[in-house]
Amino acid sequence: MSKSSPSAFDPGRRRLLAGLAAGGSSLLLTGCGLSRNDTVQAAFEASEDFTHWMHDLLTSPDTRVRQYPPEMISAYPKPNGTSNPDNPHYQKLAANNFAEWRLQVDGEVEEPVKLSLAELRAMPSQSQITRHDCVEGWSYIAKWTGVRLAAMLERVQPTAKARYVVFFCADDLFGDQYYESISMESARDPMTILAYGLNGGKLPIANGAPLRLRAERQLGYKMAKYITRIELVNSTTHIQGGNGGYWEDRGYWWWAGV
Ligand SMILES: Nc1nc2c(c(=O)[nH]1)N[C@H]1C(S)=C(S)[C@@H](COP(=O)(O)O)O[C@H]1N2
Ligand SMILES: [Mo]
Repeated sequence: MSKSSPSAFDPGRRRLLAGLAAGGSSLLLTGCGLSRNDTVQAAFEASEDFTHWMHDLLTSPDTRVRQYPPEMISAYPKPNGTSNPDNPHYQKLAANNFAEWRLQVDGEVEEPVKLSLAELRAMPSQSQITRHDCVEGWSYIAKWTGVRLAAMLERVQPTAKARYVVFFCADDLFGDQYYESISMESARDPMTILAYGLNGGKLPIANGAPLRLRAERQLGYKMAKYITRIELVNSTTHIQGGNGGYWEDRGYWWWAGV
C-alpha cells in the first residue's frame, strides 16, 4: 500500500535542524511553521536569497508535516460539516459502492481525464498518519491512503496559466455547493493526497467517500470531501463567492495554514 510512504521520524529533517543549530541560529521548525529571533531575522533579510531560501525550506521533502506512530491513531475520526450528502445522485452512487462514480480533472490542463475509483486505486499509493485540525479547535490523528495530487497533475499536464486547483464536492451546505481551492505549491507537496482510504479501510461516507483531499499543511475546511471534479484555474474570482472556497466566501482565510 504505502510504496512511497515517508517515514514517521524523518532523519533528513533532524539533519536540517542539527545543521541550523550548528550555524548558531535559533531558527525553529514547529508544526505551525517557522519562528525566528530578531538577530537571525536581520541577517536573513540582508540576503536577497531569503525568500527563495524560505520557499525551498518550506517545500523541501525535509520539512514534511509531522507524522505519528500507529498507536496514536484516534479512536474516533470525528466527522464535521456534511456527513452524508443528501442529494439523490450521490446516494445512488453510494448504494452501488461508487462503481459508477467518476473523477473529472479538467480546466487549465493539456490532458483532461475522467477516472473511476478502480483506476485511482491502480495508481501508486501513499499512506500517512497525520493530525486533522479543525478551525473549531478540535483535532484527531488518522491514517490516510491515496494518490499524490502531484502524480495526478503530472498525468493531466497543467498549462502555464494554471495557478489554483479547485475541488468541487457532491454536497450542499446550507444551500450552496461545497468547494475549495489550493495553490499549485500546496498541490505539489509530497504530503498532499487524494485519499480513498482511512485507517486501513475504505474511506467512510462520513469522512468524504469516495474521495477527499488531504492537504496536511492546512486546516480541516480546506480538505474537501465528496470530490466529484477537480478544475485547474488561473483565478477563482468567478467561482461562487469568489474567495476560493465555501468557508472563505463566509470570511475564513484562504491559506489557512496549521
Ligand atoms: N464537501 C465537504 N468537505 C468538507 C466539509 C464539508 O462540510 N463538506 N467540512 C470541512 C471541515 S470544516 C472539516 S473540519 C473536515 C472534516 O473532515 P472529517 O469529516 O473527515 O472529519 O472536512 C472539511 N471538508
Ligand atoms: Mo473544520
